Amino acid sequence: MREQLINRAIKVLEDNYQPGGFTIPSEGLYPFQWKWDSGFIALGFAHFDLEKAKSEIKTLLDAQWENGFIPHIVFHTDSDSYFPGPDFHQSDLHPQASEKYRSTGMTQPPVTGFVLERLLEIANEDGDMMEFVKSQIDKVYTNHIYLYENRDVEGNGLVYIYHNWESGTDNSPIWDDIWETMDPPEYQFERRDTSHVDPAQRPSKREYDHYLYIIDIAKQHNYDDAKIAEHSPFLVLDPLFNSMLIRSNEALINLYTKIGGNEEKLSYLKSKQEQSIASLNEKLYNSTLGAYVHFDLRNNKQIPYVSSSSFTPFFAGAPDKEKAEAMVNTLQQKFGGEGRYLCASFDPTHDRFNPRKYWRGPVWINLNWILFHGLNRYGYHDLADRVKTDSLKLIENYGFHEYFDSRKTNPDTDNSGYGGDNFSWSAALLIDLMN
Ligand code: 9YW
Repeated sequence: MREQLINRAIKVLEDNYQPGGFTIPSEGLYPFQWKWDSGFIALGFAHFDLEKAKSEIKTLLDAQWENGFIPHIVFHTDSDSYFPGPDFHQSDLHPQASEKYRSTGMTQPPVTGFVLERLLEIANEDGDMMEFVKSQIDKVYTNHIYLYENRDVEGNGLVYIYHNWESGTDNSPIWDDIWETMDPPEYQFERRDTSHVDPAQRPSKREYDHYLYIIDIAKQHNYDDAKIAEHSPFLVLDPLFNSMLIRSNEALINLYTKIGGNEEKLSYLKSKQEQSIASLNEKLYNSTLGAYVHFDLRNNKQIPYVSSSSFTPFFAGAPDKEKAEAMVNTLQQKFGGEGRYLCASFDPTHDRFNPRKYWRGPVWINLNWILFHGLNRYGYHDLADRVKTDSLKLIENYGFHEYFDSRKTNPDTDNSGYGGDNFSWSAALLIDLMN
């Protein structure tokens, strides 16, 4: 059984691997290389093909801009099955954009640091992998400097995202209040995602108008970070994005310590680490909800909703004991009822929860992976095991889907797997969780 499932996962990854040395998240739906997907995908490959794992990271970092920025999509090849493509994003507007690859002008959660650390661990610290880490680590370091030097508008170690696609949690109800402050034009375009996936499981046309409008504003400013910080109607501190940065910082500290030397880099990372954790606790923790929440910088207020992102600071080692206890209570009470798989992407007790729609409720395997490791880090092993068991059960029952219904009894359908099929990170992280 175990072997069968792993073999199916390996096949998903092999089938999605491209001749250019990178892996698409899902055929048809997502035909390019996505940043945080690549990190998770590399972890899956590392268990059976170290060369592909390395190549995944190498191809991503090869698209890094001169200023250290790493884009959220690298358009290695042409494909008309996805919108918005390279002609809409126009990354070449930025003077330091990659000349080799067209990409988007936005990024995604910075997972690459902790991925390098985990790759070394999976490879049993072998010499070849260490050489690989040494050859790539400065690129990740430069990326962290880019984030801290360009996106920390308050100087407190927390970095902003300027687009919901940068969060990785595209249409979360968290953004609904921000959409109400905007009135974008009605764009004329042909959606591609809804020809691959049931529209009931995807964002609405009006939501896409907002997404495109924010990009247009960034383009008007040639993707200049300071101007974006000044003009973007969407400017948010995301607990998920910042927790990934903090955890990746920690990984870089561990790796540079192993490598030796690099004193200046180590002291930069350590000082940022301390400051970021303190600010995350101060600015993003909400004691009434017992969870971390997003902060809307444009409108200067917390966005008081609990989502799976709320628990990612566990992975970063940010909460103290008291916060950790409160978070576990919130997780169990709101998300962990007996009739539910962990962990819904949005608060199932909230009226904006939608069990079938993308980031408005379904379970995502990458967030579960982050939660599993975070809970273990804090000694909540039983709860961590439940997250793992639920993840494996969902995949075993419904296949390698992009997201899953959290309701154990689903009145709508007998297949609770939604979105894209043969989805790479669901396969990759199942392999990593089972090893
Ligand atoms: C889109 C590729 C990406 C993920 C995101 C997810 C989705 C793509 O797919 O976004 O077109 O909206 O939200 O986190 O990286 O798997």
